[in-house]
Amino acid sequence: MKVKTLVEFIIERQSDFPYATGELTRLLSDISIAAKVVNREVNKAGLVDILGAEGSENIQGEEQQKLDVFANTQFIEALNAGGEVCGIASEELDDFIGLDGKVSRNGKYVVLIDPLDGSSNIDVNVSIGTIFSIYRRISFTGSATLEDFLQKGHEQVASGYVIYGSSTMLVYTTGHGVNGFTLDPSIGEFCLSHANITIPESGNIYSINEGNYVHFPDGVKKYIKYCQEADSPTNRPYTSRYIGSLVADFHRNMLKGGIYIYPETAKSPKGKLRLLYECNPLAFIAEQAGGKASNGFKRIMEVDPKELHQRCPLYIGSRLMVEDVEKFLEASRESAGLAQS
Ligand code: AHM
Ligand code: MG
Repeated sequence: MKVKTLVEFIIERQSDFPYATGELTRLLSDISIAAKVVNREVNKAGLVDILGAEGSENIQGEEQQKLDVFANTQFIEALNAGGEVCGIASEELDDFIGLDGKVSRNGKYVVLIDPLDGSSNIDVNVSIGTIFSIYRRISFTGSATLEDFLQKGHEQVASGYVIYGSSTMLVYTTGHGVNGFTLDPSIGEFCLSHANITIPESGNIYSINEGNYVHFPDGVKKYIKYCQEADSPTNRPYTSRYIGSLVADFHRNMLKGGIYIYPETAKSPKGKLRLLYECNPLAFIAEQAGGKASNGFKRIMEVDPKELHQRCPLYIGSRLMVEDVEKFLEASRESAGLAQS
């Protein structure tokens, strides 16, 4: 059987956009190339101690970089060279980068990226990921402005992630379903392996850092207890699975059915995850796959961003499970007399 590569697939899908000029296709292709370079480095991360850790020099006399810094540089360079984007915002950088090269300043798009997510797992050979989000600019010309990045999630043109796991996959959506591509290292290409991914409407996996239990909102505590109760008609108790890499936890739950939760906690009153780099792009994928993403009150993609690094609680995955936890949250708000409209 002939395999379909990512680039073949996105060119074929260009017709989903009636006035497409090929820029989005090139942009996605640029991201996939940078992802391959990052993948190569992630795969030899264990050799860093042998070959020299950060602060030391490699054989060409260049300083060795930490993987997250390396990934950040790779994606920014690829996007900068491509010329389709007029600005990039990265979880690794305090401020966005406006691109004002001859071609870039007329780029139609801006990209927001978490170049290597799952920082606690980077050095210990556990799956990590890259998450990206693409918007059409709203400024007219020149390099990007802050308002280009502070758009609601439902304005995304495309989003996706790369998971560097037991195999490396790129999963993306342009608002016409979700498709997944597995990197075949022998030919160096992402090949279509998971066409039209759909999230089961319910499942039996819940993913949350239970170590923070005492700091969770009451509704989340009650939902966790619900997940742990025995009830065969609803297949409970559910299974608890938490890798601590959002992409990996989300990806597993999307394929098997489940919910990922990172609520507000006493330590992180607005949640830990970033609305623009983590929550919105995965929310777009979740919805396109038939799932749901909420901040506990409303749809993630309706949240109005006020700043680049804004944090946001996240409840994401199988639709019925997200609705269940929302009911627990609502009930506990009501009983505390804090019901919000
Ligand atoms: P990071 O951007 O610093 O890597 O943080 C995001 C990560 C997610 O991948 C993961 O789901 C979560 O943080 C884990 O946090 P915790 O260790 O608090 O459970
Ligand atoms: Mg992150």
